[in-house]
Amino acid sequence: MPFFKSNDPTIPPGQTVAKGFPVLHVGDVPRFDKETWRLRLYGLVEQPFSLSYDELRAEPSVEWRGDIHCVTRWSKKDTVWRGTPMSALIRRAKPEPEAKFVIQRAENGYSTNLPLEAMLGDDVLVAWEYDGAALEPIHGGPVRMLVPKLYFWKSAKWINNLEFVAEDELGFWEKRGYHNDADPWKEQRYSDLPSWMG
Ligand SMILES: Nc1nc2c(c(=O)[nH]1)N[C@H]1C(S)=C(S)[C@@H](COP(=O)(O)O)O[C@H]1N2
Ligand SMILES: [Mo]
Repeated sequence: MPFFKSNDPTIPPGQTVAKGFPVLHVGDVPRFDKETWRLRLYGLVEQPFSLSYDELRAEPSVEWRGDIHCVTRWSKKDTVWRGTPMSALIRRAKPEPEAKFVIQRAENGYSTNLPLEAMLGDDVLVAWEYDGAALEPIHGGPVRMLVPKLYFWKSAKWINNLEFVAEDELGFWEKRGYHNDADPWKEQRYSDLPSWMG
């Protein structure tokens, strides 16, 4: 039986609406050098490519408004982001038929994994603006992933490498016992304890 039930049906079970915008990450905020920064799409794709910050900013962009949910039980309502749809970048990279997963790799060593399918949704953005202003470094600026349907650890801050792979590869938190699918409406917070712990 769940021990806690939110009475707000607009946020997922077990979540509480946060005040402000919490900052959560492991490691340090990486330094951004606009001259050398690149976002790379590579691996099992026909057309690997990379974009400079200015090139990325010149890509067609969309705005997404909605709620985000962290596994540590805060949700933030009505957030507003701008970025390039990941689906457009994926179309340009042309994944090989064997490419089944995308690994988001961040500048500071963080990573997270998702099925290619999950990256194709209209709401998945390579985001560089929050609330009408350039994304702040503490929230992942210059550029972060936004996968708002899933718990927020699946949205890597400071992304620079997006690798297309055939076999799934657990990311930073997934290796440490977080659920691989991360759907907040199903409360997919943690996977079953590994056998060596049981
Ligand atoms: N590079 C990197 N990205 C990351 C993390 C991290 O530790 N490093 N933490 C994740 C988690 S658990 C959350 S809740 C969100 C927090 O984003 P915020 O600090 O903008 O609220 O970033 C995600 N992306
Ligand atoms: Mo989180």
